[in-house]
Amino acid sequence: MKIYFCASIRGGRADAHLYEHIVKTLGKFGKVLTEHVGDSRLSHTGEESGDGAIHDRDLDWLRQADAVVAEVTQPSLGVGYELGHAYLMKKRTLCLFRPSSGRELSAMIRGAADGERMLVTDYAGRDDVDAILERFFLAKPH
Ligand code: 6K6
Repeated sequence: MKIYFCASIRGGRADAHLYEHIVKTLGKFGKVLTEHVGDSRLSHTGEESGDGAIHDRDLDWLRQADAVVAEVTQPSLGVGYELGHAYLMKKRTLCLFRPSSGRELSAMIRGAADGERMLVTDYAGRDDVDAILERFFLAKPH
């Protein structure tokens, strides 16, 4: 199982420790193609390679992925872009959102959820991650 994890980088790294926890937990279910997104030492300036190379490599990984998981609480143009591609590629996708942030999730993400291929799950924080991911990965695909 190849998993593509999306989370904010230039959109802001305030939740980086949570991303790190999600990536570690995702490792129980498959190979995380985008492990660097969960590296809490990655600054918002990120890696050194050029933006074009990052874009092309990430879309290539997205094409290879069997499932997509995104932490969408911190708004990020890159994550929205990846989720749009994942939707059009018909990838099984789980978006995790924390209402306690006081934010409201974009209608273009919440509104894309169909309860089958594309799921949006509201959660409280890191203690919920394990059970939510277990439910997503152990559920029979539709
Ligand atoms: C440059 C500046 C910050 O990070 C970089 C280079 N690093 C990246 N490496 C890999 N994937 C990236 C990078 N920047 C963005 N992405 C992809 O976009 C990731 O897969 C994230 O899910 C998403 C984050 O988008 P922004 O708009 O928050 O950066």
